[in-house]
Amino acid sequence: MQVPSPIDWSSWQGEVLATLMFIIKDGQILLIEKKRGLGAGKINGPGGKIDPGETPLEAIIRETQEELCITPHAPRKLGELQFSMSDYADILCHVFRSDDFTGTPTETDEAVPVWTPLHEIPYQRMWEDDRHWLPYVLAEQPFLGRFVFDGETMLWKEMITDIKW
Ligand code: 6U4
Repeated sequence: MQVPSPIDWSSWQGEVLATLMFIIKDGQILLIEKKRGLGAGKINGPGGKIDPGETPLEAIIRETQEELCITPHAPRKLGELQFSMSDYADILCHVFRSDDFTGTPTETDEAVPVWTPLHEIPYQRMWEDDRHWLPYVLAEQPFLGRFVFDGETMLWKEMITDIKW
């Protein structure tokens, strides 16, 4: 059984608003090796902070363009992630999925594109929470994930899946 949450999520507010994008096409998912910023060296989706005045949708299109030089088609939001971390501001992250894109995924100074077969997702090279929610992105099921981290170690988690955005 799970221990009680160390966080009162009813009053929790994300201080940093962020985004992640997963493009899934022809049985493969487009991941990145992140070259700088939080989680540098890890595998993740493209994404990053929402700029002031931007919507989450505008931000994820811009971030995918900046990091991989491609434009995702018709991104749809599937999830929200709430991260309470010991050594970083609280992050509220909007997770999007897209089925297609314009352009050629290209390495930039922020990311290396990594096309990955859906059955070979390298969870051991990703943040510890990803294995708990990325399957919902693959299954196209909406979700809310809440995670408490001490450094890069996950201390507590909750997945809520009877949710609509
Ligand atoms: P910019 O906007 O270029 O500064 P970045 O440096 O990526 O972006 P940052 O450092 O605030 O922004 O980190 C936010 C990014 O890191 C988001 O894309 C979400 C991702 N991220 C942070 N913690 C994560 C976690 N536990 N699991 C995960 N992604 C996480 O999958």
